[in-house]
Amino acid sequence: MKIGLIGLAKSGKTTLFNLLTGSNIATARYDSGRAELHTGVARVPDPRVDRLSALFKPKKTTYATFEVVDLAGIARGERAGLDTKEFRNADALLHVVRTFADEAQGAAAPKRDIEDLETELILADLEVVERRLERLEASIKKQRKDVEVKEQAILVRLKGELEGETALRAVTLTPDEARAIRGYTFLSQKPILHCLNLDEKAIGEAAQLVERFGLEAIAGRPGTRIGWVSAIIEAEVAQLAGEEQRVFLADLGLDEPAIHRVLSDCFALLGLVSFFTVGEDEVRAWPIPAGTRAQDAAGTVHSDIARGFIRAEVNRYDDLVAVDGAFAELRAKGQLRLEGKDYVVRDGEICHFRFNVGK
Ligand SMILES: Nc1nc2c(ncn2[C@@H]2O[C@H](COP(=O)(O)OP(=O)(O)OP(=O)(O)O)[C@@H](O)[C@H]2O)c(=O)[nH]1
Ligand SMILES: [Mg+2]
Repeated sequence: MKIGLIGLAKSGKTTLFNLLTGSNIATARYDSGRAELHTGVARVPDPRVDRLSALFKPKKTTYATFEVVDLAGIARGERAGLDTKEFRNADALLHVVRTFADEAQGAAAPKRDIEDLETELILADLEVVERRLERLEASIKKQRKDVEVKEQAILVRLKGELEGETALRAVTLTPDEARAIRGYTFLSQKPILHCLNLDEKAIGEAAQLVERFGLEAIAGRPGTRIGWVSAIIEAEVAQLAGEEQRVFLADLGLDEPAIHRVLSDCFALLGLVSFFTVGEDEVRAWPIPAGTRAQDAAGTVHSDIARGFIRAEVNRYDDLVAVDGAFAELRAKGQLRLEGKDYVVRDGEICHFRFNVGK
């Protein structure tokens, strides 16, 4: 699963990309004139993994990850940059909104920037719909095919919504309709996290951001979240460790780095949850889309395990921690369940798959 960083030029995308992925790409106050693309992997901090790792003392501890792409900034009113496959392929968008004042760019206006970006996403989708509708019309005139007539009906409806400035995120589709338009990878349909990149001095007011910038209506939209970070301060936090970091965070009034929350928000935005596997060799979090069946979850560990799937031994994280990782005790308490291939794995469950490798 992949998240795409999007936003106006100089909003702090690359600074945030570095924080999310632990990279060290140069950031610049002034435009280098080069459009660069960076890709990386973000690790999702998870106190449950830390706890399990402390219990099982494995050789290796592995956190859930997702991919991140950082692209050049989108200029106001300039949609061309949106038409790249990196944006189109992203499963969700992380919109970095400049909320710090900058001499070169003036006062921050997060609400305006969010609305402007939404408009660009909507207009980009409208262009795609209009182009496709022209072709469909010509094709149907030549020869009437039912699938094309159906697709035309859906697109006409979407066109109306987009013209009314409604993002496709907010349009309810039947499963059939959703399937029919999946190939278009519409931008305004992707879940979006508007991440306000705050001035250091504003961290104390972070809890009232929505009210302060008048973002109530935006926050209530489907598939939309509002978050915040002060990227420049987080870069300093990331340089510190242990007690030094704790003291620095406490001075800012934070219990943990703000980037942790951004990472978990992105993970949730992508519709992902984690199940865990535990053992002497490895304690590991496995990201799966919410609603994944046990057999498919097994397949993320190894395709052979999915193929030879017999049963999943499943238990809850809280129950396992309560008995200090003693599975025998869980079994005695009846807290170790055996589930079949269609069982829907829930966030935080510990799974052990029984399988038969066969020939
Ligand atoms: N004051 C302040 N400056 C920031 C913050 N985040 C980033 N900057 C500065 O803003 C400038 C641009 O940051 P980048 O991360 O390169 O921004 P970008 O969005 O990737 O820029 P482009 O890729 O050129 O569009 C740099 O000088 C950063 O140091 C912040 O939270 N506060
Ligand atoms: Mg950049």
